Amino acid sequence: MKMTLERKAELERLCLQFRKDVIEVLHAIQTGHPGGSLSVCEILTALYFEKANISPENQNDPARDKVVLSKGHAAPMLYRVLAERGFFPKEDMRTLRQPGSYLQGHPCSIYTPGVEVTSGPLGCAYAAALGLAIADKLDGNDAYVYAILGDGEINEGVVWEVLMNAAKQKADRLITILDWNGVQLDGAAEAIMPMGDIEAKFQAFGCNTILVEDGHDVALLCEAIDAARGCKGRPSVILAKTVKGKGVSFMEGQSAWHGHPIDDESYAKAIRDLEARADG
Ligand SMILES: Cc1ncc(C[n+]2csc(CCOP(=O)(O)OP(=O)(O)O)c2C)c(N)n1
Ligand SMILES: [Mg+2]
Repeated sequence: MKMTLERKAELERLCLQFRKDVIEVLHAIQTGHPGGSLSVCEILTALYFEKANISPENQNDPARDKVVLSKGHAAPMLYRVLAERGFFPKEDMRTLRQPGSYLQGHPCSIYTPGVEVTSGPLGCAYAAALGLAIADKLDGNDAYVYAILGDGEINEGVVWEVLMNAAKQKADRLITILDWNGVQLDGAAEAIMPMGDIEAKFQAFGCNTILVEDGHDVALLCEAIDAARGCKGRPSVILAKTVKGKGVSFMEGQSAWHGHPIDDESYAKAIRDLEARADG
């Protein structure tokens, strides 16, 4: 079903708030990853507020859907979305990356409510996501596993090992979403490791691919997820074209903001920027 314009506007307002709150906390703690967090905002929002059957109420139900943020450095946005969804109090975002906090720099499934798989070392959580999908199938769970990867992350060999096995297992309930922002830690993804035709590569590994030209459009993301669910017999990969640092002009497309502390001046400018976009 197509998303109504009202619902889309509501989710966009939520995304704006998420971006402001993430920038605010990263400024306050002077550490963390702004670029990849801003990039994945709509992907997480589409999953947690529209498509994934997961909530604090069913988090212990084995048949729940599972969302795996394999690009774990975007934890600040994951936490902000989980907090909004009611997994823990929003105020606890202030403890991000502090000693003793359950909100560490990368997601930890043991300590953080709502985190399905611990992630951080790129590629590793993706293997666990396939494991969850296979386990769900064996257990007869009517569930989907959504794995979110970065485009630098797909340099990892394990990603392609996972896909070989996913195709072999006909893991059609493993839905991968690539946060395809073209940038990784310290430069353009393609310059650091040329991947050639990424869509063709996924297809060559037996995947159904779905291209989303604007990965910041929640309605388009939801339609792509519906299409992925409709594909039987092979894993689907949604290639969502995004912008690293999306929403803050001077961070957009800049690897310098992958994990750079936000100084006072940049903080004020970032908030002004986000607010201006909301008005425009
Ligand atoms: C195995 C491994 N190698 C290196 C790193 C360091 N690292 C953290 S994030 C990152 C870049 C990731 O880029 P991308 O996947 O494109 O993420 P995004 O652009 O969405 O932030 C790297 C190299 C890591 N976390 N794990
Ligand atoms: Mg990237």
